[in-house]
Amino acid sequence: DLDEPLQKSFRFPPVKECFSQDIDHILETQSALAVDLGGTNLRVAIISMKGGIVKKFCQPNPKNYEARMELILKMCTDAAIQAVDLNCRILGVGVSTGGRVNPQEGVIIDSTKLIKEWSGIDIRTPISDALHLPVWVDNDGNCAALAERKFGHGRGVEDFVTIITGTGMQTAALGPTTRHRRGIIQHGELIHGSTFCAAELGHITVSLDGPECKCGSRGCVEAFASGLALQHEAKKLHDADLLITEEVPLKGEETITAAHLISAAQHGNPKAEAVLRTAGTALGVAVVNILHTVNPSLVVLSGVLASSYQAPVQQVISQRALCSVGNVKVLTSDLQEPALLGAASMVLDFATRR
Ligand code: ADP
Ligand code: BMX
Ligand code: MG
Ligand code: CA
Ligand code: ZN
Repeated sequence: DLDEPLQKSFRFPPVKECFSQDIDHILETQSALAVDLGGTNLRVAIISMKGGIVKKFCQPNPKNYEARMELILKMCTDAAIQAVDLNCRILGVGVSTGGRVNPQEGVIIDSTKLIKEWSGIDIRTPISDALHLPVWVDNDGNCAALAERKFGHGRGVEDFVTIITGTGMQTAALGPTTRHRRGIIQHGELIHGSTFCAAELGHITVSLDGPECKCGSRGCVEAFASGLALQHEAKKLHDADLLITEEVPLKGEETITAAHLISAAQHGNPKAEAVLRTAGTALGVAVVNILHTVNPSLVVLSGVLASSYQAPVQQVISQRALCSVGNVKVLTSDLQEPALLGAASMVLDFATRR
């Protein structure tokens, strides 16, 4: 990362010289710890004021509450120690997590089966007790939207929707202060909803009898187009001996993932192509539903599958959306880790508020 040499070489100048021209350097050392808990991974990073990822750690997200909490605290403590060596002053901890989150309380209210034993969890208190730092918490999709607003395509855009594809689908919407929209979207800020369940767009139903979803329903867009859904389809093709070829090899004990499916489709495997086409169409239909509900000016796709989905989403919009929303911009995010960056932004924005 560009920030790293700067962090290492920086030393505070004598006090009398420490004014305007150095203020940028001083701000550079101010950083946040960011935590991102997803259906597969647990990431912790040190993130600088300008959105540089100074250092990142990644572990599989443990399957039960005790092991998960223990690992979060250990990774945060280790990262805080490393931050001292890297000359980063940690201002607080931002936590991005799957599930319905009450940000005022720092509590995960409920979770789908994607993250087990993760309902009714106060995550703020243990982290803040262990690190003696203030802690902010929000849903991972909401964090990603905050990152787009601060560092990505959402800069200066009043109302937009983000959709990240990881194991599940993380989504959020931001919007302007438009009076006639009050109650849906307010103040260019995240919509949290009356019970913190707004913008769970992964659970928009796109088929009355589609595949089962981790939330307990069926036919949700997440059940068609998420990393886990594609992995499931990839495994089915593999079991029928229809996935692995010379062009799409399986190395040793490697598990089958969405990546094999994408690679097979790229090499002209018609079954894999069909799965991806259905997934892209499902996502497109969900996006059209969102356009007809909140009418954003921009949709940002991100995550490992974003580039595969951009074209099918555009196509479904052109086929199915009402004229007035047909020209919406659909972009692929250029941020590396939107959820982590957004988690950090909750800390950095608060610390530098005026
Ligand atoms: P989470 O936040 O849900 O833990 P990540 O954003 O770390 O997830 O992404 C992990 C998911 O993405 C897994 O479902 C994995 O199978 C899938 N995945 C990882 N690498 C790739 C890839 N190169 N192409 C497609 N899918 C991938
Ligand atoms: C699920 C749901 C969302 C989350 C999304 C993305 C839980 C635990 N998760 O739809 O709140 O935003 O997964 O999660 O209820 P990821 O694993 O793809 O990061
Ligand atoms: Mg994630
Ligand atoms: Ca969300
Ligand atoms: Zn669902």
